[in-house]
Amino acid sequence: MPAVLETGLEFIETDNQNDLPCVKGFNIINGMLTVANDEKTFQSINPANTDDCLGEFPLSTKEDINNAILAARNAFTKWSNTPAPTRGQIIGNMGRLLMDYKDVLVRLQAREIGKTIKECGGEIQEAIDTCLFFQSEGRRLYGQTVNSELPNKELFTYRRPLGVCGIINSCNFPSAVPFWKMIPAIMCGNTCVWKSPQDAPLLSFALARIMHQAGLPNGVINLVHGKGSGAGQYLIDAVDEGKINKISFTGSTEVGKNIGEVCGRNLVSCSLELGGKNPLVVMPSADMENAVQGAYWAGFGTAGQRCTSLGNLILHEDIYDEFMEKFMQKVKSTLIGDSSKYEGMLYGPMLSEKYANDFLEAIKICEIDGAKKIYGNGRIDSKNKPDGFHGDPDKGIFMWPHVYENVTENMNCFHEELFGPAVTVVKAKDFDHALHLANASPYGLSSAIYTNDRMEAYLFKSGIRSGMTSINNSTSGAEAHLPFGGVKNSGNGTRESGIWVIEAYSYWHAVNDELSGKLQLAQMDVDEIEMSEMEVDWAQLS
Ligand code: UN1
Repeated sequence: MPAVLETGLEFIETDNQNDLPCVKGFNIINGMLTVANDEKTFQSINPANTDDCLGEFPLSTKEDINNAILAARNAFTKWSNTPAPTRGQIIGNMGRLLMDYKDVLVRLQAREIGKTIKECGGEIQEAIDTCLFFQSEGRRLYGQTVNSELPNKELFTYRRPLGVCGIINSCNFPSAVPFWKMIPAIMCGNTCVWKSPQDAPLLSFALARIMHQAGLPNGVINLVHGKGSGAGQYLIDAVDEGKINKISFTGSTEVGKNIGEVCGRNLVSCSLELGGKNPLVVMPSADMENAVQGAYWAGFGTAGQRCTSLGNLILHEDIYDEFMEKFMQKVKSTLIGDSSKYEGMLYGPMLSEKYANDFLEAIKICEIDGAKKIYGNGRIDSKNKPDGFHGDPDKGIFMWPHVYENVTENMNCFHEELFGPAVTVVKAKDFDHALHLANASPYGLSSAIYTNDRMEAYLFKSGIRSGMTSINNSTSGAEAHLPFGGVKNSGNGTRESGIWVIEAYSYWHAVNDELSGKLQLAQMDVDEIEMSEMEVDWAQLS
């Protein structure tokens, strides 16, 4: 059956030079397509071709956000009383629809944020995997029966939903990450207000429509568009106003700390998945080709715009020169361009102009610190482009790959997340020094070691402070059923994915059912056990 996406969108006239449509986009509140109440809009632009406008979307006002929260609140009772297996069935339908529409969604995501077609395929698959995993979790969502210390009394635990969840995700993983959040949220019986990333509103709209097409009742997920400082902030303000029961946020550490403060003072649960300065250690016993491949992908795949991207490349001094020669060969031959036009591109444009500007500011830190730039030249344009660049650089927002050497622990660039195609290289004297360096940044999201020494691998995984560790693999590439998240400045200890995420979207409800017909007091009315008076002469045995 061919996949036909019923969008409900209207097309608008633009100067788009290509044949791609520009749409009038909507919020989805209580299942209804709505515009901002003051009718203001913002545009979504293709970062590989900034002449290509994907659409205009509501710049949601505080009133719009409040309407969305009210819709979620009103839908909560019915949804939370819907049997969990039924909720799971709807989630399963979502997964199957995502499979039907995968090609369309992959192209749409590539056009909206510039990630390569291959990576977009991987990401939509991660959203599908999440649906398939939680479809059957709807048939578990287990509680426990617990034995009472008193007779004729039963104890139980139940998982209960939290209420209305505010969902805020970033645009670098605009399909997998909101699914990581909302699928377990709704599986547990919560309802959501989803603030789409400013740079991926059309993809978010398509995903929310698919969720409704899958049988999701109106009001269970309400989509609002806008800026972080606008719609996102209004959603956080609603925590102070007592209207929200949970915030789940993926984004910068700075914003995450603010959200944590607001949630903390209101005793509202929050899941925070924040930045990383992920270390990758290479030891002399490693398979060099494999290590070069892993470090190169971790550093420059997705143009370095993953929270799990490689930050500090920590090389043992004995293999430093050999590794760097091989690594730089690859870096210098990097294929960069619009992957919907050219085959085999490693990475495409930056996610948007804002990400490009932030990245250019961030790499200034390396220069100020006196790190040695051995490759890279800022933004790519027609007069300044690497050999591997394909296409017209002036049309999009493309960056050179950057490599900085002689980075040391006392430099700011060792500690700061650069969020773009830049790797900082650090030399280690021995294993202990490498482990020390791997632990020395303020972040603790992902980490990796390449070694063929089992003891080193063991000592690394037990000595590193990070939420995720790869042994002989890159820092990125988490699977949909393992816990994802970090320690230190990378998050507040909550996890996404797998069964562990259920803790983040439900609370434990303990129930005791007294069948004795009388008031039995725990601890006080418990029968005392008398020990036998009989004495054993253990001395006989020796
Ligand atoms: C993110 O960068 O926000 O492990 C998420 C990975 C992906 C998810 C990254 N599966 O790199």
